[in-house]
Amino acid sequence: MTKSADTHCPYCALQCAMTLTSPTALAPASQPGSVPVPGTAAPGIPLAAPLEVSGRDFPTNRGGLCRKGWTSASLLNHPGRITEPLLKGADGVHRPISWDQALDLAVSAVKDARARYGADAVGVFGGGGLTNEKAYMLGKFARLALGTSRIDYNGRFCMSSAAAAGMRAFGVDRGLPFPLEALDTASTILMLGSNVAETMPPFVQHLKGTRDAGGLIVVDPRRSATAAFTADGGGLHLQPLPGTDLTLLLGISHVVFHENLVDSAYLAGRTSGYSAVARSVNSFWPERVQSLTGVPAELIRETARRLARGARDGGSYILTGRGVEQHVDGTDTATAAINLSLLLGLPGSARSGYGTLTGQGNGQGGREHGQKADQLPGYRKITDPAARAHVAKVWGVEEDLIPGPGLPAVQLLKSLGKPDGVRCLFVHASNIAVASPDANAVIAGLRSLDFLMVCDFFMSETAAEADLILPVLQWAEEEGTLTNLEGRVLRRRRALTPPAGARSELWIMARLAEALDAPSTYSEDPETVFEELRLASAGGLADYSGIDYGMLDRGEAAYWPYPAGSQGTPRLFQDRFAHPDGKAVMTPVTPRRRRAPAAPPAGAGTAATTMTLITGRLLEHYQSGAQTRRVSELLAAQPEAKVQIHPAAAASMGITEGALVSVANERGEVQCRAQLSTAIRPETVFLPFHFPELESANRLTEAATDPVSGMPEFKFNTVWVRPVAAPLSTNVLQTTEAS
Ligand SMILES: Nc1nc2c(c(=O)[nH]1)N[C@H]1C(S)=C(S)[C@@H](COP(=O)(O)OP(=O)(O)OC[C@H]3O[C@@H](n4cnc5c(=O)[nH]c(N)nc54)[C@H](O)[C@@H]3O)O[C@H]1N2
Ligand SMILES: Nc1nc2c(c(=O)[nH]1)N[C@H]1C(S)=C(S)[C@@H](COP(=O)(O)OP(=O)(O)OC[C@H]3O[C@@H](n4cnc5c(=O)[nH]c(N)nc54)[C@H](O)[C@@H]3O)O[C@H]1N2
Ligand SMILES: [Mo]
Repeated sequence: MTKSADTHCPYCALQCAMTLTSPTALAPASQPGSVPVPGTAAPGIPLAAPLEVSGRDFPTNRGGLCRKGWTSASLLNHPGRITEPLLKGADGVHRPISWDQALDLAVSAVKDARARYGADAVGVFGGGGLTNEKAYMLGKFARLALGTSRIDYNGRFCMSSAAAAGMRAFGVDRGLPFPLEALDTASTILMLGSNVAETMPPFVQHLKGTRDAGGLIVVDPRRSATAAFTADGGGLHLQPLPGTDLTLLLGISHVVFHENLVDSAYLAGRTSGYSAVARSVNSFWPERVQSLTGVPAELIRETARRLARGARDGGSYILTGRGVEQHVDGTDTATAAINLSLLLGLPGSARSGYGTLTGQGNGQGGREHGQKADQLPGYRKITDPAARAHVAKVWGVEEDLIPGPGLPAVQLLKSLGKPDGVRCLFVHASNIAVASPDANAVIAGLRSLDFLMVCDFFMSETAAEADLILPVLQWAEEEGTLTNLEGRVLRRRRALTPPAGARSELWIMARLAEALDAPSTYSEDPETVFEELRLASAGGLADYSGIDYGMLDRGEAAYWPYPAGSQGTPRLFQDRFAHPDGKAVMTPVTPRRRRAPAAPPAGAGTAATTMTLITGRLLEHYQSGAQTRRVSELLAAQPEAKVQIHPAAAASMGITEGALVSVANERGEVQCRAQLSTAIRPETVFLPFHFPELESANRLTEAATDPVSGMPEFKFNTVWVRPVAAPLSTNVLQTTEAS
């Protein structure tokens, strides 16, 4: 009998709606409200055939899926799936052990680290792919059951700069403060550092109308697929030097002032701090900005004019992505984009707006409910006495049992194995060995730990370093909720029974908390946890108290804030911003001087050329690639990292198409093949970060951070590029494990 479950894609924050159909293996309990307890793992029903995936009509994806979504189900019965707890022996080989043994080991490791070094020697690293229920529980588990302040997550590498800028300006951080469909009718859309044509392909439907009318403007040092998409309609592609977006935005703002395009009534009524911002852009006239960014002055003027014109007719939107945010000045750059949008009166207006495009599946919800170092559920600050009192009451504990703020991700990773640092680490839903800046140093840190436990369903490069690996559930095997890039809460539904040896992370946390005699309660049932999350978030910025599984199962749209008794909030800021006076705060920002590029070390052999490295994504792979490198179709399409390099630059170095190239700096070296392309600026090279080992871009990135957000510098690093004679190694995973 064929049965089906309506759910959403496992990957990015667009959370495309999909239906999973299985002839044989559907769990009986995907009816609304009834949630089986995966922790008790009934004998697994083997999948006779992979689940079938079909796109489902939904306002964001309108039935569309990308190649990753279409092939996602092939991972459910992948032969490389981990289905038993694995312990690493003295010989470095992982061998199966029982769940009782595994949990005992984890508990002793925690107790040992605590006894020897104190509670903060235990650390937790979470992920923006976790459901709201798991992210919430992870924050509670870390603080109450482990008693540690040391919890942070991979969203620090993703949304932290945009979040900090949004908080500062608007008093709240919801990536898109409007439904995605609002973009459909816009006259002008300015997209800075976002390549949605590859990172959220079904999103492009919402840009098409604006593109066709010539209103799409993309800012990217590469002619990305999204930048190329502007061309047909007469849109603009601005191609700045990497890392100069802040200057560029000040230049556009300068034109807005100079040509009297500001919305004065809006500024007077809805913002504060305007005059300081006006002064701060004074010296950024277009010709000067051209010389600093490489963007022609005329394009700077034209961008300002189109935005202002759009604001008067169909609507103008400014959107930012990781390209402008993943920098040591990412918060200030996002702030400059927000300031520009405020000058034009966009945020909160009926047809215009500002937004940032959240990345991970639950990148929005995952940054609201307490897995951030300084945060309590409901987007509350852990340092706020009222927030602590509220959450302590929901948890039924004394306030002083809740530790203070911990360390942001990069600092947490730098502390691994250090005498006063984290000695015992739990990783949930991140492949830090590949995805973190200065990855060589992170791997060394992982190896210096007393104990590393990783929850995953695949042998990721991080799991491979672990003493203990706990096998967990994949998306189609679990119930829960995620919050998409619009701030809309969605239901993830179970479509099949998990393998017998896998357990839910809620079950794992509940068992560990019990063994650690933790205060409060730790349910393994997602709906029960969501009910608790509702209470914990009530009254906070991200208030979910009016949302329940029943309404989500009926398909009702639930945009937070959704206080009990309200109707939710599809569009924020219509009447007021979230600061006490209701106004948006404009903060002047100016570029800081960047470090001069280091020259290649003397004696580096064949002359290497100093270039700027930017990193990012390919359509076929997701993040560290732990999942998509195991999908044969995706791996066949993109089997290895290639360094994108301009033909002129390549010619001057004697590099030809497909030639082996070394990209190195003081932190490490990547060796991979060259892909010659005029889409990239001649002084710049591009590497995707989806590949491990010798192809791992993060061997080169610097763990310097933004002073406000803690975001590392992923998209502006100095490298030395040269051709190499012979390859060093092959990627073991790619040759052995693809399904
Ligand atoms: N296929 C795929 N899709 C994904 C993901 C994935 O891994 N693979 N990950 C998801 C996640 S978590 C995220 S965060 C999003 C990210 O989505 P995007 O932000 O679209 O992704 P990136 O490729 O990291 O960066 C976007 C663009 O920034 C440009 N860029 C680099 N440096 C600069 C700069 O200094 N200035 C400007 N203006 N642009 C610059 C790059 O050339 C790139 O084209 O994608 C989500 N969707
Ligand atoms: N150079 C460079 N580096 C970057 C970026 C960049 O643009 N350039 N982008 C950064 C960004 S935006 C992000 S978001 C990060 C992401 O990078 P990572 O944090 O590494 O993200 P993933 O590769 O999605 O890793 C998720 C891991 O958890 C597993 N997993 C998936 N779902 C679950 C679950 O529910 N529970 C558990 N326990 N495990 C699960 C997967 O199998 C995988 O091994 O990378 C960052 N690193
Ligand atoms: Mo991300």
